[in-house]
Amino acid sequence: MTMPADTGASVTMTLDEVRALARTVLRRQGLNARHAEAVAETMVAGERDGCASHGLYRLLVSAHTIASGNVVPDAEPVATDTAPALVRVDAKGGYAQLAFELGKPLLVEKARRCGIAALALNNCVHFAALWPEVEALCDEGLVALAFTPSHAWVAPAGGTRPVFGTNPIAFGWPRPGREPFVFDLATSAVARGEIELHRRAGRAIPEGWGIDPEGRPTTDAAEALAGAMLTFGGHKGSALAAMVELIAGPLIGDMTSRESLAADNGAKASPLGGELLIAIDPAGFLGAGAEEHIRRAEAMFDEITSQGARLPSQRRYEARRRSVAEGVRIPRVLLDDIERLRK
Ligand code: NDP
Ligand code: PYC
Repeated sequence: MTMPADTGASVTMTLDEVRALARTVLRRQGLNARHAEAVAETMVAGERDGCASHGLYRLLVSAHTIASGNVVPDAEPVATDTAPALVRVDAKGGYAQLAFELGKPLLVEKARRCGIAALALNNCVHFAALWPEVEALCDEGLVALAFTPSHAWVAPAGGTRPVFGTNPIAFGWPRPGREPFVFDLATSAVARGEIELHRRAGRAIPEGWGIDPEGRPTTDAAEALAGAMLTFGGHKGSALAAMVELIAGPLIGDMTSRESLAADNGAKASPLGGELLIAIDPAGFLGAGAEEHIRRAEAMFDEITSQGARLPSQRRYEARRRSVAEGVRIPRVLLDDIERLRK
């Protein structure tokens, strides 16, 4: 495909153009068609929803990860029905997206049958945001949680050496007739991808995001990447990061962020490990009363928004509407770097 015309610092692309670019580049990087499609969709979703750190920028990351041999480009995930409310998908070293696609219908069916169910994705390479997955479960009328460790980049509160990954936690709540209430947050002060974007743009990072290799506070993105990132909310983010390590690591028989980084062996590829998803069917607790109780939550959302505060994901949904209508603006420098990958 041809790149869109140069119109200055950024280029406007339709979502179909973003999708075609991502698929073409991922295929060229070596992913088979099914993986390329599934991975491209999460990049399209990132650009569409104004989450640049998990959009097309990730083509640069996947180029490196695939070239380093740290992802199986044609992996066939395998699902195992381990218990009435549990399902496990072994991604066989491939990207997580296809493993989630395979596990999702089983998770939904089990949640509906048991009221609550969990899906463990094992042995997967993870570079993506978690909100697309919890949103997909909310679209089925379920309450959803998702967790994944990454690489040990983040120091515990009070420490200076990386132990935790950026370890996101995502939560979704279905809302009748509207987009679900979703938050998806790294337990670090910010996602690592955001610091990488600051480094690429030569921009300083705010204080509180990272420390340099000597453990001193820094506003230099490269120094923070070389040193350690910090948790959000001090000891509170640190505790939540530890929880993610435990429940999406040893609890599901998969790696901690320290183990993932050790397995990476200096390749600087995307994290390898597991993800835990939990789905709850409101009807499990509430039976026929589920609809009425779900509706009561709307009073809380109204109370938040009526005082001028915004709901998490509100920015994303607004960006989504804009992107669908007007396309998305992609930095020219990023497209140039993606183009360079093709040479
Ligand atoms: P942010 O800090 O930007 O946002 C975190 C959440 O808070 C979002 O749901 C956001 O909604 C919401 N939010 C932000 N500002 C406000 C506000 N003023 N009022 C109410 N809600 C608000 O994201 P992070 O940097 O923590 O994480 C970014 C992404 O990186 C996540 O999607 C995460 O999954 C991904 N990630 C993935 C990792 C992996 O290993 N796969 C590791 C780490 C991160 P909104 O989006 O609408 O702004
Ligand atoms: O931005 O921290 C991050 C990240 C890690 C893995 C995927 N995204």
